[in-house]
Amino acid sequence: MKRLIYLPVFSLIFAFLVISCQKKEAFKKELTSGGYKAVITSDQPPHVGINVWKIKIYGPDGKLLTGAKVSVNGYMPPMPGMPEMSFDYPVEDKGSYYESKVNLSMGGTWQITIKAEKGNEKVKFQFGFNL
Ligand SMILES: [Cu+2]
Repeated sequence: MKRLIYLPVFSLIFAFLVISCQKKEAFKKELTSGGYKAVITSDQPPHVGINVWKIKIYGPDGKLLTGAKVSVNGYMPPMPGMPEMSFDYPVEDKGSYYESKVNLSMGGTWQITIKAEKGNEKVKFQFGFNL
């Protein structure tokens, strides 16, 4: 008789685990440029404030591009009564990925530019969104 009680309890725990795992990757963006690929993931969807982004960069050979000099810039075009804004965010090399603290200081239109440079390899990714 007890087994009948365990099943719904385990199902519930499993459901919670699935939900919490999905939450850990609330934001994912894949970008391609000249054969290169960048994958951005974050445990939070884009929001006003500091967004911690994990950025993985893959070369045209499909292998991780490690040890590159990576920059992340956020640009907001001019708005009524407000000049354009441009921010270079800090980027940390974490070995297999790069971590950037992307401070989206206000709602509106943002354009993100990610540049990576290693030796004579140079790649630039761009995407935009409304916050
Ligand atoms: Cu603005």
